Amino acid sequence: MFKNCIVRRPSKSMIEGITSAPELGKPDYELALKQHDAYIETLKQCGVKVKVLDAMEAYPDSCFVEDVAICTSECAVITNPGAKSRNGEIIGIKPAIEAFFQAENIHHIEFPGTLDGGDVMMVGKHFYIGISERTNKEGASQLISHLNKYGMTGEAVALSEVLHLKTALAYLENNNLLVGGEFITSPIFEKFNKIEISDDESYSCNCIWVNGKVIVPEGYPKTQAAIEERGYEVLIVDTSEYRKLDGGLSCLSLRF
Ligand code: CIR
Repeated sequence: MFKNCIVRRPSKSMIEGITSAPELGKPDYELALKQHDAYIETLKQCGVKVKVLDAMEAYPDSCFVEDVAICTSECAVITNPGAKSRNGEIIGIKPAIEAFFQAENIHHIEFPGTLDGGDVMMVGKHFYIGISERTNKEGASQLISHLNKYGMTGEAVALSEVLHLKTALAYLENNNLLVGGEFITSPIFEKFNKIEISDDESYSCNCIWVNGKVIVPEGYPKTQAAIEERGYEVLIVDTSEYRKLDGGLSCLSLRF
């Protein structure tokens, strides 16, 4: 169960955020704020406390707070984000992490290792770590050695088509895994009860399980129905403005 979430308000500069889909247009900041309000309220409905950090105007992608830290029940690891324009975001997350974790349980990914939290999927005490354009093998192995100190384990997963591992995977607990795109046929995820997401709803692979409920982005009825069929209560949040920056539900919070 999660007790806490950390989120960061989007900045006006978000219109300059990194995107692979410029054809979707620039995000509407006012609408993004409203969607962020709804996201926070929905997290609260799942029984977590939400720490809301101020916007960082110098960092257009800083609302995607998931990428700058890995928070577990035992320790936190501040990452070394692989995109240059995002690297400085780690300075902003430090005080928030220090408010929740003892100094000796806070670790760092150091150069030449790079790692984005969006590449890290927690399944109990085991962590799958995507090797992507943002996360390299050195970053993954540094993370694994930090996790090992607390009796947790990790393994690297190659990816080639998506931005982050969790762009196409979401663990819903009880061995249930939402899976899309290149991971549908991957032997690594064979042992899970897979809920396959069709290509026309691929964005909705990025859902989040929070204390028994599953938050799903608005506009993906097949995904919603498939998750409900497994017995979950589904809560819907519109993330249209974040999608324009390749971001989604998981990217917008740290949950621990
Ligand atoms: C980026 O490219 O870094 C942002 N525009 C989107 C980050 C999405 N984060 C995530 O999937 N964890």
